[in-house]
Amino acid sequence: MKKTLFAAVLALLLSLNTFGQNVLTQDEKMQWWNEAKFGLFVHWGPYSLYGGVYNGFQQARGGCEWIMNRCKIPVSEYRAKASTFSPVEFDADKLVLMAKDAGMKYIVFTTKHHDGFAMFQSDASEFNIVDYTHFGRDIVDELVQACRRHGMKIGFYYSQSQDWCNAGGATARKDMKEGWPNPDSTYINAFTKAHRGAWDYRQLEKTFDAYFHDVALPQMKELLSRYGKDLAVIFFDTPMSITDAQAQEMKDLLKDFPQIIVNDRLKRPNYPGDYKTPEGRIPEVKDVEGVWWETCMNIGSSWGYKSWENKWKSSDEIIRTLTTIAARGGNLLLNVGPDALGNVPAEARTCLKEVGDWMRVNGEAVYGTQRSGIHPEWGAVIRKDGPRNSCCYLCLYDLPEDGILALEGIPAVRKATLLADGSPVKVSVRKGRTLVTVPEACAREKFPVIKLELKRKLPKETLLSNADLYFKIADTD
Ligand code: FHN
Repeated sequence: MKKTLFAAVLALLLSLNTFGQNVLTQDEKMQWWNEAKFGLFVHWGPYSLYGGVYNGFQQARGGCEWIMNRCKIPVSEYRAKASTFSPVEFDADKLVLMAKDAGMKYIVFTTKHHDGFAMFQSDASEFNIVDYTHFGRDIVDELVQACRRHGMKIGFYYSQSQDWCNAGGATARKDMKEGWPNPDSTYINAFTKAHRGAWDYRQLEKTFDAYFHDVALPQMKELLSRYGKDLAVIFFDTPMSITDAQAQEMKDLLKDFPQIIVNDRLKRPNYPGDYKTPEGRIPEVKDVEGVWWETCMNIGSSWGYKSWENKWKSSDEIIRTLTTIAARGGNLLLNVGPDALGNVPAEARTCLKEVGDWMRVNGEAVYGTQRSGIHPEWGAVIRKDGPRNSCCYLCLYDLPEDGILALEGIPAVRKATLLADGSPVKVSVRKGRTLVTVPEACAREKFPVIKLELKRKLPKETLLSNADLYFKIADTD
């Protein structure tokens, strides 16, 4: 008894550093995230008022959250429009429950995107949803409270460098032709060229360093002082002008919150963060060995609300993407852009509902899994390790014509079942190959999953480390 108590006290002491704080190993820190696998990204701000249309023209290129930059909307005009932002139909519980029903385990929300509008009350800039609109509700706070109510992890996206409405913020240079056919295009292009992307004198009233110390750092302090203890993720974006010294100041703010998982976009290459961020695509297997990673992807073709969206992804596409990503060891952060009233477009909701229906039956094949190193043509093979053995989840995209799935070099199968109903699946071994007979019931299932419980563990893989490899961040130049 005494020995047990001693061991417990020793374990506790070992888990505390000299300042009495909990020290998490990297694996411990990433554990919930790896379990989670699937999250909701939300891009939302006053840009949803435009929905990708300016002066009657559809924005020519890029996500609609970029409308201010691509259409070169003057700061005073954008600010005036933002002051009318009144998303009276926003319901944080509804948003969180939509994510939960889709099988998502965390939400990453744009607390401030590049337009500089804070979706939370801020003393560092009046350009925020509480102080700058009659609407006056603190959306970030409402969302955090709803996440707490529904057991959903919450993460914050924060644009630490680009800021187009707070003076001194970075402004990526985009050609006027990516916006609308402005008669002053030649003049504007010359101006942006001469002023590091800025298109309005108000953006030049301060240095970047002043912006960083007056707005970005204090706002991050505000967010951390309010929510740091239960914040799960910080998603920085488009590092641009930030220096290593400034990035270090930002990083120092996070010291008291060791549980926060940070992406790789604070400042490259010296601030690699905890995970890599391929964008809009499934990375090659070889590029994501030995690192934590998450693909962020749109459910349509724009991060921010696009009133004329016509490229919605189907639930089939999302399920294939999610399971392929899981088979390669990553997470999927799937984005929606609510409209100006606060509603997620119906097409996105329908898609997420269908994904949720599939996840309720087959989620076991996704949560808490790891890369399998097996990549057949007919679908995804996802691995999950128990204390003594591994399971392989065979997620079928196409049913093989001969009705047989062949796997090379896996340990003997103890039990094989169709995940949807637990019915047995026939398995045989011939010349070292495991042959799985696809049951007829698979023809009735959308992406059926066959679960193979193995007698032993799959061998431990020797992985390359891609720690030095970075995925391109779109839109920065
Ligand atoms: O410019 C942004 C874009 O608007 C969006 O926020 C994405 C999400 O990853 N990040 C940047 C482009 O990489």
